[in-house]
Amino acid sequence: MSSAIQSDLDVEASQKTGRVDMSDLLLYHAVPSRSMIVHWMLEELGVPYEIELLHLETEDHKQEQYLAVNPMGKVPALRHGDVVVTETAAICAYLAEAFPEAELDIAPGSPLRGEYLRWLFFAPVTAEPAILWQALGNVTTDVDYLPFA
Ligand SMILES: N[C@@H](CCC(=O)N[C@@H](CS)C(=O)NCC(=O)O)C(=O)O
Repeated sequence: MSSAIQSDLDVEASQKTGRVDMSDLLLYHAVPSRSMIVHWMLEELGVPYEIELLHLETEDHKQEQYLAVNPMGKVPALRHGDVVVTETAAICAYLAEAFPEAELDIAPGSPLRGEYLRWLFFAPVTAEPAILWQALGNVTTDVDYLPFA
């Protein structure tokens, strides 16, 4: 594994929020991969974070050190203090809730909560399987056949 890369935003963001230690958030990242979504989310939050860059081509994510973080051997994973969260959508929801100052969370009780959850789950549960299914060569001309919808 390569060493962590310090975010350029550390100083500015810690002045803004004043609550997160520089080493408090660590994203286990690979490019290109779904961890880019979490990287984007962290930038939107404007909080300081560090990145542990994994190289999928050399199977960093299958090494014992990373399997101790995510036994599924997949990226992304996020460490926040003592908490480890995996699954891209779960990480984004977790971060939105953990940093309410960024106003990216739609809390329980809001009339927008249902729509928020719908789109949060739509990507991993409906869109991604369909895209992967097609990318793996499964093609159908039946427009009414929507196995993941
Ligand atoms: N359901 C997981 C999927 C994670 C996933 O499949 N990540 C890919 C990169 S986008 C990965 O780690 N691939 C490496 C491998 O499977 O060996 C999520 O949404 O985070």
